[in-house]
Amino acid sequence: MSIVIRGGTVVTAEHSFSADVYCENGKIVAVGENLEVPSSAEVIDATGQLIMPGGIDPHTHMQLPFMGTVASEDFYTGTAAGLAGGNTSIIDFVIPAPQQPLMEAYNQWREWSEKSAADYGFHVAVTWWDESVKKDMESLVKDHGINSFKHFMAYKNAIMADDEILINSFKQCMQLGAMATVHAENGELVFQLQKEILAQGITGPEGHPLSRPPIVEGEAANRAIQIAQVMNVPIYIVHVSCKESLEAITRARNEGQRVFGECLAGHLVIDDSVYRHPDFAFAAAHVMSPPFRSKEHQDALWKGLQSGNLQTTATDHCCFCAPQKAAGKENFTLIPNGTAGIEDRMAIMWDAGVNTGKLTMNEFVAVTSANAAKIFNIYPQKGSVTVGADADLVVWDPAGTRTISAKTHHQNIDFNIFEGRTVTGIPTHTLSRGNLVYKDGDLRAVKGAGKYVKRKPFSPVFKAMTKQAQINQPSAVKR
Ligand code: URQ
Ligand code: ZN
Ligand code: ZN
Repeated sequence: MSIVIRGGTVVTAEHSFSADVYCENGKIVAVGENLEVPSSAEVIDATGQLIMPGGIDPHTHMQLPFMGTVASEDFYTGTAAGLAGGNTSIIDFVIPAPQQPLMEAYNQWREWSEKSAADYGFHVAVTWWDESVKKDMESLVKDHGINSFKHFMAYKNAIMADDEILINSFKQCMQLGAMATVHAENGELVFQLQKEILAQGITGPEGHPLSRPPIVEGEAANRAIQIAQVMNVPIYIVHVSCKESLEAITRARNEGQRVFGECLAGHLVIDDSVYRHPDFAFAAAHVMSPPFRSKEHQDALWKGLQSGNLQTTATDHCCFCAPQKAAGKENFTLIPNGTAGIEDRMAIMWDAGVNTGKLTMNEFVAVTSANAAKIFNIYPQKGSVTVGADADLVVWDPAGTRTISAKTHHQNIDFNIFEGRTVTGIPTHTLSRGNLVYKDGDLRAVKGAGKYVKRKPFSPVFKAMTKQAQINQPSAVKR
């Protein structure tokens, strides 16, 4: 199977240039002007269009068992919907129940994800601690291509990691050369505020954001960053939603600490008025954590992307349909947390970012693909248009338009948080490992075609440097 994409402008995180791209056997084989290729190659005419690395969504939860139900989107339907939106890889989450062996949970998620239509990897959550967890982390890094571990600082009495777990796990991440990542909300404060809000008789979705104010996120983000500083481990804050978290990240980065931040396409364009909508189903459909915030926080997040203090965008694609959300009809704390976005992230980021002048095309590629590949150590295999890289590409029509709707999207959910939004800038072709899987509205995703992407830990150099730093420490005064 070989394909040549002709007549377009290649746009990478670094630069933009006119070139053809020739793909064969799943890899990019040649990039250049007027390429000579075998006559058998399928030709895609990209005149007036852009050729970019396929999107990498570093934060999804396909078919997640959560809050007494299971997310409605599975690994096939979710990755297929992503391909329709120009997204060609995901990093999903293995989330062991407390006391569940990490390896057991990992094997379960590997089984679920075999049906993926696009490439996928995992962050593994550390939801409890003992020596067996430490051992499983080592095996996951050394034998299974995991290089990042997740810690939910929220969700008390479920999957919440307290400081003891954070400290033990961060130390092991450092030893293994793995990235520590956190969902930063103070779960104890959320729990307390939920009780107080319910006691006031507020049971509807409007209570959700009241129980998770920005300060609750900012405190946890700062605490996680400071613990990472002491444990000398890089840290990645997922779904940064407010300026308080961004300020903590910015301060640490200005001090030279290895801190990375992710924001969600939804948090950049949707505000907290959705929770005050009179229709329960509409408001509940937007219940996710951290919640959608006011416009001042959206503006801060855009500045975070522009300044480079936030590096990636994601979706936290975690789908629950109306009947599932209705579990919280009388009590907002029972509404399954999660919203969709994998099919729309690229177009939303283009329309709200590039078309408004907030992001250049190259910055768009950086925040939707290349930076995630670099941070999670799969660059340039993913996130680039270079010879030898996987042929995960999107042909982008900057003038094309689409009106987003649950009536037409491919996502397996009955709601779309971007409903009715007309975007300018859409994918016309998506290639997944060199296979044309989407063409002008025709989705040709293949169940099981996706491959598990192993990710190496940080280079030994990083650890050696740290070891050297320890050796250089002034020796303790001998008593
Ligand atoms: O917290 C997460 O990231 C998962 C459980 C998805 N749900 C959500 O509200 N963000
Ligand atoms: Zn989260
Ligand atoms: Zn999540």
